[in-house]
Amino acid sequence: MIHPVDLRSDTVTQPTEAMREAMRAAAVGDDVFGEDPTVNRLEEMAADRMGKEAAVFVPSGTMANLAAIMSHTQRGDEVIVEERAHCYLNEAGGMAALAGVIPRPLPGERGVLTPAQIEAVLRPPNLHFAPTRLLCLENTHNAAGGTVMSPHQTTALCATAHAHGLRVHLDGARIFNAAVALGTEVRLLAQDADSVMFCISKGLSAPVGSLLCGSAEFVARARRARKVLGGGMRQAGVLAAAGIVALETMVDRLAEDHRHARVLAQQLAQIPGLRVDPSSVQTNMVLVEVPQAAAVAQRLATHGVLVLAVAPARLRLVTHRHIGMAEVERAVAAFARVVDETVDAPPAGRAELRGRQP
Ligand code: TLP
Repeated sequence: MIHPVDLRSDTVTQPTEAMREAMRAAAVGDDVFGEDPTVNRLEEMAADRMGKEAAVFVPSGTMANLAAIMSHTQRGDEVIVEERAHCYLNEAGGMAALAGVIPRPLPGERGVLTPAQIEAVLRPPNLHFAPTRLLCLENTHNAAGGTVMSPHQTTALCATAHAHGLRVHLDGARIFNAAVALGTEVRLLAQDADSVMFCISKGLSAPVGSLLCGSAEFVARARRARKVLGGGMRQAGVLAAAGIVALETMVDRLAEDHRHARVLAQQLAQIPGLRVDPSSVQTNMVLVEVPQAAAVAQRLATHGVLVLAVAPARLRLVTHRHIGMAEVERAVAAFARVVDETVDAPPAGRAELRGRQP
């Protein structure tokens, strides 16, 4: 059986053989007691890569963001977010439901805010206002299509936030993609933020987990938040072992995923009926504008190509370690066929296609 070309997300990556071997051999202990040597080592490595004092291993990026927000704020505080930020739109409302904060969404340009936008919404202290405590940034920006924020932009935003007494949390689920795309050190992207989280479970191919990094004092608070959220794991060294391999061996190869995303975008842009801007592809994501995106995704699946419909007229395609040039070609061929079928479909078929739209 031919495997499907799975472009839904880089989260679908399987652990490498070296990861499986490291997981089998991992020395483990009870991490809630701080006694798992492999978790401790991964946390030290993560803190070192991000240029922070400490780190805590958590089960997911969602928990890392929520633990960060809980550790930086009090209930009733306001948090500034980009209007399509993952922690705002895609984390089940956890920041409101569990951290009790009120988000203040602002529209970014390709996901990136400006210092002037932050300044424009800050207010003097007043009994009536929710105190603004935190700015959340995202690099790469998922909903904007894997776009990057440069060290310069990050520094400017953090300086503005800090000048007004706000803290900054950086959702760096794919920060290594950003660093590789920019040809810069990941710590330069993280250095001005008070906390940064990154995922080992995405393009880095480890099976599970994220690291939340910051000052020792912040991480102590985040450990408590992790416990409150039920994320205190026990012999988590079996997972951390894969994360160590990920950090040691899987970062540089992300450039390959970016190259494949560019080729995919260039080839899809040739297909009439699809709107793709290859010049907007900065990392491993491609956004395709097409009417009836959900129906197109369903049809692609029948041709063995899996993509996500992220809006009524938008598909998201993500490249990763299991997508080589052969898979790019299969995906492009499937798109060409599906677009043809859609255009050639008799009116009844087209109506059916419309009927399947969410
Ligand atoms: N994003 C996932 C899904 O939500 C769609 C994906 O496939 O892209 N921050 C950012 C920027 C993310 O993209 C994600 C995951 C998270 C946080 C949450 O990470 P997990 O899934 O580990 O909770």
